[in-house]
Amino acid sequence: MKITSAFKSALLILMAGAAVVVSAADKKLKIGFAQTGAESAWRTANSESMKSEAASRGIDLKFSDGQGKQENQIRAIRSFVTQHVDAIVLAPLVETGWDPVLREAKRAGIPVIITDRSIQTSDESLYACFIGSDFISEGRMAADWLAAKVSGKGRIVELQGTPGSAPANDRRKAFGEAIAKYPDLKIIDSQSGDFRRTGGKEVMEAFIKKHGKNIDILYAHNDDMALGAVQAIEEAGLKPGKDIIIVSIDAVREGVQAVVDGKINCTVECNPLFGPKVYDTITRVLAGEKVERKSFNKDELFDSTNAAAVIASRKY
Ligand code: GYE
Repeated sequence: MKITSAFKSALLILMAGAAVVVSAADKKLKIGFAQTGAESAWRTANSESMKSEAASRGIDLKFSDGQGKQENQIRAIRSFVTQHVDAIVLAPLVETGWDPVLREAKRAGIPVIITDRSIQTSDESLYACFIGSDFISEGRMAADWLAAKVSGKGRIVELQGTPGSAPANDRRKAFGEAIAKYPDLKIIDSQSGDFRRTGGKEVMEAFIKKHGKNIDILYAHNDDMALGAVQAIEEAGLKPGKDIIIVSIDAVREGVQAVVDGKINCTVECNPLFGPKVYDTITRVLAGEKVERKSFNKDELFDSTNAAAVIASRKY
């Protein structure tokens, strides 16, 4: 009799244990993603990669489009905390101002993965890790390519990305430092086009109005702005890629196509497809594994020598 009841309780304990294991495995991961907005083709590809990869892994992704406003992203993170998500992914619009909301996530025990753009923080423990591209290296690659192309000589106008964002800050700084070696290669004007095609077009129109034929080169922090500028240059009766040499960043399909067409001279790649890497990393973070603090995607460069060969296989 005694043995039977002991056996019964052991069986019950075993069954309860199995139920816990089954429900843990069955439980869908709930992840909140605070995206910057939808400013560019790069961004669209990035959102798509995060969404499609979540769908194929059965992850419940709460996607929030920040519409280019930091306060929207902060609100999204707060709502992810109230929804008790398992992890939060943040693509921060700008570099500063995240500490208070990240502290709220930390207090709730929810790990935050920073993707795409880096942040400045006084407390590195506020996020688990960073996954994105090396914008310093991209700016340097653009400058080195340009210096060789124009033999270290020319007047440059620069279209900057969103003010205060890591890619605008780093691409501007690295490019500026790299061309400083060439006394005859100078930036004569620089304005933000907010990473948007319309912004690139409007600012380029203003540059042409102001500087007339004194512009030899355009350096754009992304392809969307470069493509907007191409339109402005054509409307002014000039030939993009010939009258004005254009170097840009992202290598989205339309940007690489413009290189094939001779309208953009060079575009440095910035790969937006990091959905798989982000979810792999989150799984490891949640399992308590140690992950790389900062991990960078590898980027290439496309110009007239290789663009035609890759255009058909571009994934974004
Ligand atoms: O280059 C630009 C986008 O943060 C790397 O943001 C990203 C940049 C990208 O709008 O097109």
